[in-house]
Amino acid sequence: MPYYLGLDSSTQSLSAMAIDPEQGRVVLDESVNFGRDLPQYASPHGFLENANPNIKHSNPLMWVDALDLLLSRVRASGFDLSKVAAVSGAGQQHGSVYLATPLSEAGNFPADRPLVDSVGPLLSRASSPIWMDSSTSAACGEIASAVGGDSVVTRVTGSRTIERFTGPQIRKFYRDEPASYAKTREIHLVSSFMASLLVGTTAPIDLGDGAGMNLLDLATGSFSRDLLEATAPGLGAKLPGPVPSTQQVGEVAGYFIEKYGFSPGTRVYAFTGDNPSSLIGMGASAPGTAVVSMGTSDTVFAAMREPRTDPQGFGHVFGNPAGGFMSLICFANGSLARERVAKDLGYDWNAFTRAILEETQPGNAGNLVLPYFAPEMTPKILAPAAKRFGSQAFVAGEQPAALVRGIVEAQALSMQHHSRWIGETPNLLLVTGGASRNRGILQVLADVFQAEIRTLRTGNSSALGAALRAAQAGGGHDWADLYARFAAPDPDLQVAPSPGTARAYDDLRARFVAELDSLT
Ligand code: ADP
Ligand code: XUL
Repeated sequence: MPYYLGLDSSTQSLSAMAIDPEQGRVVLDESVNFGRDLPQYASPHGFLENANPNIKHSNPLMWVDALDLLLSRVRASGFDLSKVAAVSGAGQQHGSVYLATPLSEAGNFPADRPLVDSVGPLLSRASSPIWMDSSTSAACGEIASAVGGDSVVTRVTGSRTIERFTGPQIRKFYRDEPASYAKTREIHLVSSFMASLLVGTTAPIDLGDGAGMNLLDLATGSFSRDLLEATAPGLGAKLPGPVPSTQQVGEVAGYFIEKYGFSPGTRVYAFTGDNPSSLIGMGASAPGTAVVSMGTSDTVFAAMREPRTDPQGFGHVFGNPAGGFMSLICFANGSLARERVAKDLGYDWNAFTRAILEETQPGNAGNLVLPYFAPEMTPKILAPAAKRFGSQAFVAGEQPAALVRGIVEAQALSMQHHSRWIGETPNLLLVTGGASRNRGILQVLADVFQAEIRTLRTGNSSALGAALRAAQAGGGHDWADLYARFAAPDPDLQVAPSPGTARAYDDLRARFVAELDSLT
């Protein structure tokens, strides 16, 4: 029976997941961790160190090398890639790759040389700004004022100008390095770049991920001429696409057939953003189910019933790969903030979980934390601000368990507060991402939202979503059938609100919102 492969190029890792839809089985789940497996790129968390906390870039060749390493591991594991009938994929959103030679002109990649040797010389920019970058406020202001203000940008693109979005990032590059911008002939998102490698030519940006660029006109499904002009000269000619997420973008290139054993003619479907892909992987592409994803970033998203935008300007509208749109709110201080607290206290994840479930109570005895160790996008906080409020001992830096609960409660309160514009109060949340295995975190979400929490067996819903999309577009399988087989909740990891917690957060929520208001 044919297999369908999904690739997920996320912030900290590149993963491959393959499914056998007939058997309802995941037949491959393999991953390369950038920090651990590719230390030569000096990116322990997937991005390069920079003295300026607002600048976050990655080396795009790390993603190229990761693809070779991942596929060689898949091959070495004995998995037969010739059984794969179709491939799709996902990428961390907003990040961009700059090429002096379009991939369509690059010629065949020789199979006797590593892929990086062929791709390296094509680049016009050595590093790629990623979604964590918040250094483009000036570019955001210039783009917005050129088109009549952020209300216009929001109406056209579903988001106001946002520092991490690709358009402002491109404008900053054009302003800071005009000669390199002029040399650039093709600009990709991480998703379309990875798809291009696989097909060995230029693959287009899809509508799902393309909506995160501050360039796409959601009503027409094409790039807005006004926004292209406001962003950088000649930009329209450098951007491939956009195309619907279900579009075939080519066949697997000879390099991968020769080196890793793919079958000639293996079809490749448009890659999309990791969050749109997760919407599919969670079986949530129809409106009515909210998803919380706790990967490197924390995000809250849902398929949309009707077009609507966030009046506060933090939320976004992206394309739903199954058709229509999805809402999304993203928080930069997600897993890396939780990891930092755990590390500072010398806690492993078990101790972290015990601090929440056994050593503290919902509402944290009134102790409150602002969890902004790094610049935050929701709400917009460009200078890091981590603070404690509450009892004298807590403020003085004592009570480590209360700090753990404080961080997780603040993150959950922020998710709830900033997702109100979506207009639905969820009584069920589907949770995914690396931190979704943590019962303590799930319990806090259940108590703050007063909602049932469900998880899926796989923590990597983005890779699963990519495999499901390959099966739907390339194998004619329908969503309902795929969701029943692959996106059923894990019966061993469901959490309900603790009894008596309905009012536990009233006071803390009001104080948290007041502190945010005084900060922003
Ligand atoms: P991404 O897709 O953005 O690369 P993942 O979804 O793979 O990220 O999640 C990685 C994160 O998951 C790590 O940074 C780590 O902090 C977090 N994580 C892994 N296991 C646990 C756990 N048991 N409890 C809390 N967080 C965890
Ligand atoms: C979404 C966002 C992040 C990245 C990385 O807008 O910036 O969630 O997609 O996962």
